[in-house]
Amino acid sequence: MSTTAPPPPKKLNRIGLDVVPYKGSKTTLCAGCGNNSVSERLVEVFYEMGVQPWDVAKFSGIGCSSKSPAYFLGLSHGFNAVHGRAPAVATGAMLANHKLLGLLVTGDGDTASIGIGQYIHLLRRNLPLIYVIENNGVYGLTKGQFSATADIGSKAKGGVANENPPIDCCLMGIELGATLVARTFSGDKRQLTAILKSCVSHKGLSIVDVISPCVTFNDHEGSTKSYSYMKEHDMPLHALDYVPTYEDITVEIAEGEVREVELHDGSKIRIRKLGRDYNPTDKMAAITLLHETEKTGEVATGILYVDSKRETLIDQLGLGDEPLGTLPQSKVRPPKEALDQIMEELR
Ligand SMILES: Cc1ncc(C[n+]2csc(CCOP(=O)(O)OP(=O)(O)O)c2C)c(N)n1
Ligand code: SF4
Ligand SMILES: [Mg+2]
Repeated sequence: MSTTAPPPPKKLNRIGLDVVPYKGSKTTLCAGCGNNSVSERLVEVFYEMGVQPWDVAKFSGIGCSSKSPAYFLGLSHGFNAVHGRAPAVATGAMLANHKLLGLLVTGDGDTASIGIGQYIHLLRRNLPLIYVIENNGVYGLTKGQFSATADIGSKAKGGVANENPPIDCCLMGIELGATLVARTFSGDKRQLTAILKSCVSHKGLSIVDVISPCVTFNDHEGSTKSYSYMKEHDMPLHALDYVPTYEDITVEIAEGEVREVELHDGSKIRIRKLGRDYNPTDKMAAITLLHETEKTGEVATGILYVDSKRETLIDQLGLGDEPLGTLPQSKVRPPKEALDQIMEELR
């Protein structure tokens, strides 16, 4: 008679799924790569929030970071675009079906170097999309050249220092129209999770710049995107708690200690003050902070900016409830008479 205990029952989320459908294939990235931690958080966040995996559309470009969508949400839709061109593909897909939850995961090179033109125009449009930048300051896939987010003075593995000023994707995001902008560190599990959950509830463009060290090409002394640099210079602006609408817990909190921001689905971000009293709805304060910390070398992390009022591209275009991609030909194609009339007017 066997004495083996039966396996423990699988823990199901609120839509009755266990974690398996939220996973992807086994990672082929280097052991210790920050991107692997981001993939793990994405699996947890979508599972814990009970998002249907097949309601998600994943987009990426080219790079180690852009390979990551293979390692989470294996049952979701996915498109691996040309280097730097994922924003255009995501825009088209989301306009065709705005019922999908768009998730773009890519790199700092993909975003701030070859894809900068696409990134800028995406920011202006406030497309409902979660845009995660796995920022390691280098082109990991092509063996560690500096990317446009590398800090001045940051040293490459061979000792050469970067001399060009960095592009700050968050600063650009706040300035040009993204409506949730956050910076975090792949090693800060709690903060990254709270930020990603807030993005799922946000209706608009979320930019999440995750400092995600490349252990193979940019984790040495002198690098400003290494694990040790982040451990010494991470300056969390606040402690974040994401409270989903279906789990609203009333807790007694001393006045002045906590700021609450309500998201579109009624969920809340509870922002507990740490060192400074930081208000992420104040755009100018966010811009000033990023300029200040660029000088001091600190990395301010947390939700830098949030605007829950601005309308999205979908609202602006009046796309209605039913996705364009599912409308019948009779609704999207003008009848012959309409075309004849246009031709008549052009005579
Ligand atoms: C059009 C084009 N130009 C250049 C390349 C070469 N290339 C591949 S990945 C990459 C940079 C990737 O850097 P990043 O986006 O930061 O991703 P990481 O590998 O660091 O995650 C480059 C330049 C390419 N694949 N396609
Ligand atoms: S080369 Fe760097 S970015 Fe690429 S998988 Fe390895 S550690 Fe990650
Ligand atoms: Mg990179």
